[in-house]
Amino acid sequence: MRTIITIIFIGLVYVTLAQNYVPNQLIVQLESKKSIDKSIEQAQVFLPEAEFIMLQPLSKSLNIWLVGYNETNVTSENAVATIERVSSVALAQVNHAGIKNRNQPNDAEYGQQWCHFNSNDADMDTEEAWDITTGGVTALGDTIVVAVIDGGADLTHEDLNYWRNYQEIEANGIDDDNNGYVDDYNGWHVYKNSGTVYEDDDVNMAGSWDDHGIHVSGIIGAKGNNGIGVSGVSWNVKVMAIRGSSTDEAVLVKSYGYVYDQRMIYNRSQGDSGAYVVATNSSFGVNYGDPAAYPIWCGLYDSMGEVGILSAVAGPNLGINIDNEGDVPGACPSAYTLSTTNSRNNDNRNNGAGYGLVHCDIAAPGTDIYSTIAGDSYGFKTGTSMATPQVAGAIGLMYAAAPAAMLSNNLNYPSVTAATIKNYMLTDGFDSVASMAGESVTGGRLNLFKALTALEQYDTTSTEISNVKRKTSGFKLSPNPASDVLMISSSEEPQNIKIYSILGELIYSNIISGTTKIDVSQIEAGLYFVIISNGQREETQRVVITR
Ligand SMILES: [Ca+2]
Ligand SMILES: [Ca+2]
Ligand SMILES: [Ca+2]
Ligand SMILES: [Ca+2]
Repeated sequence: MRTIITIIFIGLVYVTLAQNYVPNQLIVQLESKKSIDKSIEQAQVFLPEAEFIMLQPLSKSLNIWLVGYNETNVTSENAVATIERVSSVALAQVNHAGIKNRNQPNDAEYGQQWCHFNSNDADMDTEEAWDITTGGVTALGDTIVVAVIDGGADLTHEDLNYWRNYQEIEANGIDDDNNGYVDDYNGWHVYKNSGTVYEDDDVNMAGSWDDHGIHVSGIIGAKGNNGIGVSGVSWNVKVMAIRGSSTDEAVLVKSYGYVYDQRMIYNRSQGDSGAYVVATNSSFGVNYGDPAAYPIWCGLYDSMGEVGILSAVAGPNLGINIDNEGDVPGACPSAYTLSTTNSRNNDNRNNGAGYGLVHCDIAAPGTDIYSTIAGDSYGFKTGTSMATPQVAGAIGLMYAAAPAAMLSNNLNYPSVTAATIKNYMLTDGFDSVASMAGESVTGGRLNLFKALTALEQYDTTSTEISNVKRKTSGFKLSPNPASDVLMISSSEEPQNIKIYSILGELIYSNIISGTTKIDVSQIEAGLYFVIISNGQREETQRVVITR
């Protein structure tokens, strides 16, 4: 309900700002569960010459649609009035134009947030990024969710925007949405197996462990431009609260399992239930941990990647090389993690933060970071714990900026989208910083504007990857990962084989029969897609090339 009220309020503000509108378009919000097709049919009966037509969903979960009409036949006032007569329509209005981006938000304490704007330019170029999008929803209308696995949540904080499971009824002892979790309305409390993600007696204990998770959540998604407090990397992203950070690894496994389930359900139901979780935030870890001793924990990042979730993970708050000294999860060898270190407002790595050319991916502002704490309060914190949510928030913002063509089939091929987003961030989404050269994969600090503008390079030839049909002959690739030779075998022949890079560049194409050896020794290390087709059916598999 709160969400709907907010949207109405923003709508009213826009009316006063904007003098004009996009011709031939209306924004229509239906009552919950009502059908857009039936609503338009009914409107057509009332006024056939309006030629109403559904153009696109704007928010499936809120049942808001862009509807077309023919303005040469009817006025906009008449079109709005007619569609409002349909009983299933809750609200209708023109699609106002001339809305200006206000890239510097009006949040009262925004001046404390050097990570967004800093006179040394050690910031993430966040204001420039906000000219492109301030986040919240994808081009296809999916509500973007970032899951925070941490110690605490303050569900009543004035400046936080928590995810709610609207298909679950709170505290009735019933698993209403049948997802295996009883009363998971506000998220999930893993120790207690309950939907109460905070402890009644410690929510307002400023300085308690709860503050850690609340601070992290504000860095990702504090409500931007609402006049109070601070602004998150994304102004409107939903933060899913998972109370699961622990010294006990089993609790972490259950935490990630909850997030995995929500996204898997979303994919399978094509957005009808579950949650569109695109990132997890993990601001905890084991100093000097050997990833080989944590195969299940590290492996979960791959499992989550398979359903479309990237994971921003914190490196140690120790100035050590994690390639040599180890770290979990910072050095987990997953294609779907972004291992993060902590930068300062002079654009140097904080001396007390980890690094490593192989396993550390990127630096982000993590020193003297101002964000939300318990009880409608705000405060400074420092650590890789604060750098990591900048990256998790960036993933959410990138999904909001991603072109529709990139997302068109992403519920069927979610790992392709996730890997593509990661690749854009690590290829383009940073500023190279001389003092950070050799310290990470990027040798730089996150730049949100560059990350978002990189998405414009997305080229529709890449959609060939995501539009391929599912499951056919069961061809086999080995070894995987491969470094010198890749063997491809298939029971059907002849077959056309194509190998694409993650950005959709065609690397290899040939007709093969039986088992074929391909020399991959000259191909750059990375994730690739192998597509096999016999002219009627196609199948895609992923292969990792290592050096
Ligand atoms: Ca800047
Ligand atoms: Ca449930
Ligand atoms: Ca319930
Ligand atoms: Ca705010």
